[in-house]
Amino acid sequence: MTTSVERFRAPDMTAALLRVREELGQDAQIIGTRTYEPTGIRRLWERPYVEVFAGRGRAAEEQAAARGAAATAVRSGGPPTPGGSEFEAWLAGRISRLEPRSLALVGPTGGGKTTTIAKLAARYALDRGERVGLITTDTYRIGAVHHLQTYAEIMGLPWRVAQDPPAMREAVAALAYCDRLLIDTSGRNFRRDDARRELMALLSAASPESVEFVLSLTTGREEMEELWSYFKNGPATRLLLTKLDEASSVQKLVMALQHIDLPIFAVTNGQMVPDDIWFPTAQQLAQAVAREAVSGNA
Ligand SMILES: Nc1nc2c(ncn2[C@@H]2O[C@H](COP(=O)(O)OP(=O)(O)OP(=O)(O)O)[C@@H](O)[C@H]2O)c(=O)[nH]1
Ligand SMILES: [Mg+2]
Repeated sequence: MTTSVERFRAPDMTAALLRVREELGQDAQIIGTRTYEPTGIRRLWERPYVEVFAGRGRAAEEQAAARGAAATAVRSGGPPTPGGSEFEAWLAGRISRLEPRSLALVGPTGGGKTTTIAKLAARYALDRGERVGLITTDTYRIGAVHHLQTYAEIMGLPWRVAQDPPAMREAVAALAYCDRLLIDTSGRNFRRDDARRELMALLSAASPESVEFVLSLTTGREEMEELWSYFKNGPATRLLLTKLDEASSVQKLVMALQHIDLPIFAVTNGQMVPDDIWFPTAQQLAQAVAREAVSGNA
């Protein structure tokens, strides 16, 4: 068999599919996708990317059959129409399943960062028996430290407050023995430069392996784009979408993925700790969108 399958690398699935279509035309057949995310210090010089393996027409189909994968036709370069297997392939390229040792949650006020930290802590500590340490930077509001502290004490987890970079370095060192480190940050008005600078300084002191951009699905499209504009040149590596239960439609989630160029890590769907968190697969997301379309809820 001729090697007819080519590799297309791009920052996201939409761009990769566009290139596939430009170069291979209407006959393009996708046989697989892969997502790469740099971890640790590599994030300083490497960007995440997706790879799409695709070929033209029958040759690609044969190669796909040899690999046991079903070839998927690419009909459009942008996010494919919800419902088909192309849509699922697109979603697959936008999901990150990595579970790094240290995670920081950042994002606008009230998005659900602290609640989500508690859900993640329960998942790692209670479900898996890991040693989980918590750090909060949130010293701006009365009660904010208490918020995280309450969860930490209920679960019996070590926790620290870090209001500046030296305190952050100290906290990270003190919790170095933990299997998992979860860092909560203050929701601020990130339209302000000083708020962004302070967050950056705290994050570089903490040097977490992943930085989750926490965004509520009750946010309107324009506001979502605006908020993202403050973070897109920053350290965020993944997207954590909250309040799916309050969103008008699952389409809000698809919209967020179209506008924010980060892979999704988790979705939260309620206020209950620890249950209301979801780590969806592409198939589950595609099914949720399809179900909603069928029930006329879209
Ligand atoms: N409906 C719904 N509410 C949620 C969800 N996650 C969090 N909340 C609620 O959203 C509100 C704000 O949550 P927090 O966890 O305090 O948000 P935060 O991002 O830490 O807020 P700041 O620290 O002020 O930036 C609380 O009332 C939570 O119960 C969710 O998935 N669904
Ligand atoms: Mg908070």
